[in-house]
Amino acid sequence: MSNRFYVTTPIYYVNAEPHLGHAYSTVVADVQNRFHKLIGHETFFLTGTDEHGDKIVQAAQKMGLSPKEYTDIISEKFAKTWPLLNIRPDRFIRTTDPQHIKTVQMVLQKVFDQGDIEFREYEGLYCFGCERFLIERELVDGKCPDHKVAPTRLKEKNYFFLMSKYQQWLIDHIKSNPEFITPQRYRNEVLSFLKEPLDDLCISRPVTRLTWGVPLPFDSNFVTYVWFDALINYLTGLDYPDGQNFAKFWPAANHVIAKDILKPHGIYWPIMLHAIGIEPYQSLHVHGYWKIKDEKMSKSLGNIIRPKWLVENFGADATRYCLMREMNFGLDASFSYDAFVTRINADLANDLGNLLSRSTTMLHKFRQGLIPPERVIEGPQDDLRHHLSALVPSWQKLMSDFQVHNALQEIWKALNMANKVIDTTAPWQLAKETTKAQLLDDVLYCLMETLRLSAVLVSPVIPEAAEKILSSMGLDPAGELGPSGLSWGRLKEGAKVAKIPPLFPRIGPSKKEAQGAQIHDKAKKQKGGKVEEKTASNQGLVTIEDFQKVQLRVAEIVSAEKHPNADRLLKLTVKAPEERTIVAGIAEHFSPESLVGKKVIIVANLKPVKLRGVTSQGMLLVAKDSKGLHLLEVSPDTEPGAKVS
Ligand code: ME8
Repeated sequence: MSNRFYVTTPIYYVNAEPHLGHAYSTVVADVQNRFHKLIGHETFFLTGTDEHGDKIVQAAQKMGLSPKEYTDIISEKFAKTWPLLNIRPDRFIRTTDPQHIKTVQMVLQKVFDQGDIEFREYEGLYCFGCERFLIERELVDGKCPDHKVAPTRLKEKNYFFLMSKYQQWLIDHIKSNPEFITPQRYRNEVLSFLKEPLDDLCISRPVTRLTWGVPLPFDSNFVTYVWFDALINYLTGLDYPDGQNFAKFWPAANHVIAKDILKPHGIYWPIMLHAIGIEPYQSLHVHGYWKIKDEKMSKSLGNIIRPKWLVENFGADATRYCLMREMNFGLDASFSYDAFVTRINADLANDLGNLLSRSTTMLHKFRQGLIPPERVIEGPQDDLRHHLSALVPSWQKLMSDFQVHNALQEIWKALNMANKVIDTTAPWQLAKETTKAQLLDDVLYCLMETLRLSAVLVSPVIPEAAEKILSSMGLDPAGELGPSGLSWGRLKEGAKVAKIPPLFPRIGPSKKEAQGAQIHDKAKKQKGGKVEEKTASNQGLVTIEDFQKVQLRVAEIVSAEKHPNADRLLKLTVKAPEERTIVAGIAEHFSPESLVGKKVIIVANLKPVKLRGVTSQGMLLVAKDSKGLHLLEVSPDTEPGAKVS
């Protein structure tokens, strides 16, 4: 990897205000930006707003404003939201910026001059939500799967970008660059799309129908907008073609998007770049959807959580932490207020917060708040020391691979190990025996150094808390948050450590109402969080009608992990065929790894239920005998989602 890193988010449409989905992509980019700075890379982080097109004109009309007045207002809302979450882009771009319009026109002229654009009549199915023509096989029940509206049949003369001639080049490029589109499942999706001949891309609208776009430099009767306009922001952001930033940061470009805009980014964009003679971007990182009750959170469905509301309820760091920890990058996740509260209390208030307060309290009690010398004596604290040193390279690999949720899990294993070191070495006992003074020194040193190093590792995700921890140890965060801060043993003997107020106060048991946000998470709380792995009624006979109420389906287990708050539970992500989470009480019988890839049978229409803070959307069927539990597996070629009858 080069030592330069350029990260972008999608530029968001200004037809609505920012929500949790936008916040997620932007936090992911900010975390990556901070991580790359931390490991010594030179970075550039771009976000912004997409301001042309029908949708924007319609939204402006609704508010009685001109498109320009309207875009100024909403764009500013996006720009002002990101600092609330401690997101620090280097540049906020707007597609209405004159510089951007000039760049788009320059690129258009170039591809037009070289014969990659053609004028012709086209009839097709147009989705106003996606702002592109869809093809039949993309429709579900005759409707756009994202906007749930039937597309409109349109026939008009337009300019087309001739993509098909670059199709083979793109296939070869994707095949020879495994990291070009990640995670793998999205790379496979693009490759499978490319098995069919590509349609050419309609890039214009007649000004008779739309004026709110970029005028085509070679025909003033037309404007371009949407993809040809929007994607080029990634170049304008670096002052393409002559800017220093372009020379410096291209092609180290890493685009973060959700799967809704995979096709434009995985297909149109590399082909556009290739056509204008620019090297393709380095990597496209594609994440899943935040959902509420099985529906994608989106402005068109109205089931929205606002970033401002999250920050008001949880604070910036805790919100960032939950966003990163609760979603496996690439898969869908469900938002629930309770799951965030459970996560904050368990990980931040308990594991991290308690470790810090217990360790500093003991340091003050037994060593006047001064860092003792590191003695390097055998014992649980020595295992901790080795564990932390080994953690750094694996953390770096996971973070580079956008596996932030796994990197956090690894850091938390270390914090829990440190909490156990306190329990097993019992420093308050060691303090009573003069012969144990050196061991006590070493235990206290290792605890404080674990906290220091963990603060550095976790700083891309919770920067405020990390800085507070480092400052409390008398360190300058600016100096520590760099490559040199990543090695064990930086705390010096005699350094004074200050006691600080709790970083993450516990959020009380009374469930706060989700005011200001429309949360449709009606899953009932189950007292005691017990898992029932058997059908509700096993007494007496059932009728066919009773049985038919239960929908059984084949599900493929795509990932499995231990439940964060319960030893007996596993949290499974299954495809059936849509993605959902199932919590199953089988941790004592199966390891998470052994389940991945298995095709099993689930009850698909069980009312969602929250089990120790995680919402389970279904039930896994198992057989039980004297030997234990057995999965009910089906033949591997059965399609996920197949009905079982
Ligand atoms: O598509 N879960 O803008 P957009 C996760 N202007 N992420 C979500 C999400 C959800 N429920 N909802 C939205 C556009 N997002 C174009 C992009 S880029 C050259 C042009 C995030 O406002 C996610 O990043 O519809 C998704 O890709 C993006 O918002 C779509 O934003």
